[in-house]
Amino acid sequence: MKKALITGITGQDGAYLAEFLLGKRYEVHGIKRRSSSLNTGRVDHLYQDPHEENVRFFMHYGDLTDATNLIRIVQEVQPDEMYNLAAQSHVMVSFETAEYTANADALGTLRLLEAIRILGMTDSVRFYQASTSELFGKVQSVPQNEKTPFYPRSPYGVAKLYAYWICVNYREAYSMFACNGILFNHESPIRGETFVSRKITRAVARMKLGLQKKFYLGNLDAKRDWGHAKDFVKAMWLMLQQKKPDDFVIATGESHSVREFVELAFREIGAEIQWKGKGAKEVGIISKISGQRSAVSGQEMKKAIRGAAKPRRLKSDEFASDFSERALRAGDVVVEIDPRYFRPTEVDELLGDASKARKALGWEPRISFEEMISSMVKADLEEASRDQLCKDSGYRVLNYSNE
Ligand code: NAP
Ligand code: G4F
Repeated sequence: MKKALITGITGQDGAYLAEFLLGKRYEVHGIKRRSSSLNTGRVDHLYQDPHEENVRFFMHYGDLTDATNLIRIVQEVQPDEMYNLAAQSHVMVSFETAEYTANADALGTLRLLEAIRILGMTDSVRFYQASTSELFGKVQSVPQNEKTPFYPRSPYGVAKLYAYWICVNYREAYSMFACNGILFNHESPIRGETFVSRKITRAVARMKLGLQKKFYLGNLDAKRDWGHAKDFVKAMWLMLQQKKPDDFVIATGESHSVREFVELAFREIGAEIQWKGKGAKEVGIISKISGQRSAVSGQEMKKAIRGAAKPRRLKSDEFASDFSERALRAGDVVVEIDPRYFRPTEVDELLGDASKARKALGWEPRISFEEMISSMVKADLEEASRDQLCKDSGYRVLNYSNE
């Protein structure tokens, strides 16, 4: 049985990759950080009681800033494949925590490669490095492929640049099987809540249920090549199954603006958005809202809340215009600009060319931009409905509009 060690297993990609590798009959080991509150929500469904037989999922405490701990874990696990997904992965946060980001994202990669070397495992381990389209930053050509020069625009991008090159260097210097996956943005219902995609889908869902009135964004005109994380983790694995180590761009080949993302997310709940004003004064207003009624009426829901009827779990497409008295109305200002979300240096537009991966790995994205947004809004509607029930039963519910 092959063994994989995943750093960053509690993150979006770590969770999807662990699930994927367990499906391929791997023994999966993950490194999680100690935190004061639980941080394993994304992989709890994979947890196996270590007392049971045939356990194939294990977690180890560790941190990319702690070299001796990494050496010990690699020695204990003796993995065939290592996936380095751990990182301080938020671009905006990296401007505020530049030194920490360099320590975890740049030196963390070096520490893992050194652990492999110190333990004499250079010939037996295959190493995947989570590189990023942020390396292209201020893009030097469109679309971006493996030959496009890098021009990072944030402490995060610069840290990842070091990680990219140290991975290439160890491949060349020590003949290690080390690959860079240069992945463009990828999202999902378990995306971190402060990345723009999830921030939008969560706010839209909460507004639909009357839990929130509006939300604030930064640069609406930034464009990204957005894919689905489920498709992208498969590419990570494929890279490590090749005869020779190499670097690959993984992207959908479509670019969309933040503005388009907002419009599609609102469309998912039957609302059209119109933009008015310019720059920091621009606002998004509901111009039209469908009068569609859902299978569960507001009355039915209220009865269930009062305990007069047995509440049943709503299907995600049943959330349409249930709560008529709370519902959004045409003319409502639902998006405003908050300049604090503008970045000191921005990456204006990313568009990837994944033809090398298509040819060499046989990799192709399957989930479209529209399908991805739809699945995210649906999942967030389910989550919001739980908050709605709590609120209607008199419990306190937090307002997330200022994230
Ligand atoms: P994510 O959801 O932010 O997950 C990051 C993971 O790294 C989490 O498990 C986090 O632990 C862990 N981590 C952070 N600092 C650590 C440290 N010092 N030591 C150990 N673990 C640490 O990120 P993601 O979206 O899954 O992305 C996975 C990787 O791909 C990252 O390296 C990211 O930079 C890169 N990437 C992502 C994208 C994208 O669009 N998603 C695109 C290109 C590249 P906690 O759960 O405890 O915070
Ligand atoms: O969702 P974002 O924060 O993702 P960003 O900066 O593209 O980084 C993500 O993708 C990278 C791959 O290219 C990864 F390496 C990285 O780890 C991360 O996963 O922002 C996307 C765009 C930016 O241009 C930002 O300025 O959305 C713009 N934006 C506008 N308003 C906002 C907001 N971003 C955030 N997070 N929050 C806003 O309110």
